[in-house]
Amino acid sequence: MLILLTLSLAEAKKPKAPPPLPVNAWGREEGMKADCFYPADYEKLADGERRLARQTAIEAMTQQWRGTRPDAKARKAGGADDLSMIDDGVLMEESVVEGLETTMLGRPELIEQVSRANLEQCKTYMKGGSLDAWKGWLVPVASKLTAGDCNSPLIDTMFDYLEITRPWYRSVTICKGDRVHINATLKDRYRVTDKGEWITVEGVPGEKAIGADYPCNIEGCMVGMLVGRFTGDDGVETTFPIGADYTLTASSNGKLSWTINDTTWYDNKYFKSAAFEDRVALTVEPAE
Ligand SMILES: [Ca+2]
Repeated sequence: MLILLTLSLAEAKKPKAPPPLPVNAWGREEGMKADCFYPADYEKLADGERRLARQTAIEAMTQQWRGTRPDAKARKAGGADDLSMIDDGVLMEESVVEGLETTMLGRPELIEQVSRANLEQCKTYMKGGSLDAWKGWLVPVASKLTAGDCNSPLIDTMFDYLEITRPWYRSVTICKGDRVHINATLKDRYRVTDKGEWITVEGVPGEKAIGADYPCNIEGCMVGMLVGRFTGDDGVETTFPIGADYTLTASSNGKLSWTINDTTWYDNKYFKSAAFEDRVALTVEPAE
């Protein structure tokens, strides 16, 4: 009883306001010659509703861009079978519409920003702006949305035998934020000088790599050790010690390479017994 009373009081005090803007629906404001699609307030929706709202938005936008928007009023008047088209004068290039539609279907979260920006374009046009301006906005949208995308995150586990006779090699593409776990066998031995001691991927014990000739000379990088390099798409290179176990978090999209921390690769040899030759096995996998 108390709640009802409070509500009706609030109702009575409300000043006369313009009608609220449409939400997740077609509508128009004063001065617009035809309707635009007003997207939902996506952030306020639960997951399922949000997906549905995106679906509604992409359908509405693509129909309007293609010039095939059924006239809601005409449908109401003539029944559900009346699919007469509304002529709001909008018609975009089909290849542009299709390209953008495909991009948004692949990444539905993009529908949100496109539908908001598209509303602004639509309103400007409906208030007397030129269709060319709207077209000019639409053309580069798909490529702008996908610029900087990384299409090859590390998803699968990769196995590789470590080559010890060449500098930086391999180029594993990883995406910003990927966590990559690199693991190498410790039982397999090799040496990095002609008569040197047999070592593992942890390098020569106690022998720090000092000097610019070494691929990795930062703290923790030993001579003969397995070391890594991450080259970001921004061109920034980072080297780091791997040894038997390392987890890298990619600070940008880029490529991962590795090598033995050495200055001369021709004299490196794997340990060989009568029957077997050692070979370090590498595993590169997405980290948990
Ligand atoms: Ca060497």
